[in-house]
Amino acid sequence: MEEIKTTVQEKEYDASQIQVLEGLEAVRKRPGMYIGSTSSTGLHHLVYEIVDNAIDESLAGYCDRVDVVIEPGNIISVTDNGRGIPVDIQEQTGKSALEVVFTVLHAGGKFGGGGYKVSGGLHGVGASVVNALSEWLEVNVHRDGQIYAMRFSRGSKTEDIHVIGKTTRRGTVVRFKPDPEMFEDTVYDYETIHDRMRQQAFLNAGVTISVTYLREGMEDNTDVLYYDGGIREYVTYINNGKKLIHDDVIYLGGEEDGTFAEVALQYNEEYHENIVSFANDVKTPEGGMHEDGFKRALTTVINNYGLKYGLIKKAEDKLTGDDVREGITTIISVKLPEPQFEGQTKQKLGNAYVRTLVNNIVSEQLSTYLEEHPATAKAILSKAMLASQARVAARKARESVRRKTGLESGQMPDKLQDCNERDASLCEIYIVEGDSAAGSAIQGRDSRFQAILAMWGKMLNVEKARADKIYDNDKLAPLIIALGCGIGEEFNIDKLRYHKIIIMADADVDGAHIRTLLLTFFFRYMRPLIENGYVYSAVPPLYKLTRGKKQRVAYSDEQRDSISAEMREGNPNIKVDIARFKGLGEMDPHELWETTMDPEQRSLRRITLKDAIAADRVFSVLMGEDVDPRREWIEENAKYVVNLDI
Ligand code: 28G
Repeated sequence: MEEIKTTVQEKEYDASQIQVLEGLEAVRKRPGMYIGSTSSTGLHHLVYEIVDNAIDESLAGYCDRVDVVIEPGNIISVTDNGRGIPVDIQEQTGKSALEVVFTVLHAGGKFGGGGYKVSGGLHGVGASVVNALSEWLEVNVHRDGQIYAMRFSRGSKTEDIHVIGKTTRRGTVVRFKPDPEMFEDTVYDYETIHDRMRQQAFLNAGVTISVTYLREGMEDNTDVLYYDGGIREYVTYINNGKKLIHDDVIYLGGEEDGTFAEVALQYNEEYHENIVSFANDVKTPEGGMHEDGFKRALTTVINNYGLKYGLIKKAEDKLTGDDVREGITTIISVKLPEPQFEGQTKQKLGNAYVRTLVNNIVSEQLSTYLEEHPATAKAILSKAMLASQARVAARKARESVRRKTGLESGQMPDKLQDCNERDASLCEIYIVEGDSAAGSAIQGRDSRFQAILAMWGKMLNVEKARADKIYDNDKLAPLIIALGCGIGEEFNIDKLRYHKIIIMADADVDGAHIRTLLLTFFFRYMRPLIENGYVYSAVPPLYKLTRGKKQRVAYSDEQRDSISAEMREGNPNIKVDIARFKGLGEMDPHELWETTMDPEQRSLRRITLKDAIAADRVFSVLMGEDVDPRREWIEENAKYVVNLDI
């Protein structure tokens, strides 16, 4: 059968057709060049190539539904309800458009670069690559009442175009089985395909994409993805579960000379920026002109609004790009006829005119939006201004630390009793509240590897401590110097002098306050310390149990009860004295060592980013402007604040 076909084909060969064959052979020779890799990523890329062609048909305005099925045996089927790939014979080639789409390697077929396709542009780029890398591929076209079929194997035609029946619908169906000779792995992953399809559905509002997983002996699993709101809903999806600064997702968009740009954004309470950009539905992780245009416009518009309404008073108080992007979630999507992908990995949009277009759209529409939504505008402005204050405060703190203590001098603060070990990975520093506790800790420690830093002889005055004062506070300078790693933009984790930073504070309101303050400080200015798991909370015991000469300690109420029962040895007449530890300062050095500092016996609680975020939130309330609500808050939430750390 094959042989006969080959003979038939040979008769019809002309120069262009030889080129075609060479083209697809090149794909099989160096598949990585065309689909990035032959790993699972490349395997999934085949699906995306075919789906992209269906999406193109939707961008052309003729298709609003794409169905993707993962069939048993890792076969993929994709169906669209577009016009159906043309089946009539073209004059120049003597072949159908259908055959050309699946056998001619497009010039722009190179992975990640070259001619890209968008509405009305180059349909079918990539289909021939998928065909070349498939053990078999079949395509059905529903058009003009007929169903046309054609089959290929490893890129070569095995069944010429023929009618297999009648139909009342329109569209294209592509089914293929990736060639195991070409891929390291031929198993499709539902989640991976589903995630990508969801992204496509977000980027192409109004298109319905279904994903079905068919497995033998299992129930069919279909998910239908449709987002009327497009990238607005994408932003909502990303911000799901986060605390929002304003309820509404802001949408900005426009078109000029065939280039379409749209932006959706919403601020949340977090501190990092999350900007995801796309050009022709392709992610551009390195950004480029569309992102640049957006960022410029955002900074300008927010500053102009702040100046106009007296929120920003002086030109020196202007917000930076980083300030206005703190906590932002943004999707930028542009669609253009000839995108240039630049950079090392071709993941950056290079068309300069797109910067102007996006800048203009965002400048005009965002300023109008802010004018019309003053509550949202205020919320965004205050978030950015807080970011700005923190940035200024961090700089001041750095300068003041340098001025007051000569960070460069290498001189360690008086408050620090250092350890002998110099290898940071073996060193621990206990940050201890109160002089008497610090005294016990200094005597009780193992000075070979444990350093003690005494802080706040007496609890720092809550009334006086305003948010911005914290960083001006001389009392943090010894800590910064002792840790050695600098803060904020100058932070360098390689210079950290201790890999265990242990906060040892009492389990009362003052102790909780100190933990909150330290965690907030670490979170804002030394975040990698927390991210790398270097920060801990010591866990001092809560109870001392005494029976005659025997003494034990308990770290929780449950433990207190079980130890007490143990000490009674089942005899209710035996008296066990239970005393609550009032504070760390009350323990003698030996007790403190045994219960809280000895690595063999102590327990430490590692501080997570989540703890730190919670602390940061608590801190904002604690350090607010008004004294009364703050005092009330402390009283009401004393329990919670303590629990923050347990
Ligand atoms: C189901 C899986 C993947 C597609 C179409 C529709 C047309 C088309 C595709 O044309 C060749 C080049 C430019 C005309 C275009 C149909 C115009 C009129 C199409 C797909 C011929 C490609 N009628 N739907 N290609 N053009 N769906 N789905 O691949 O000149 S590819």
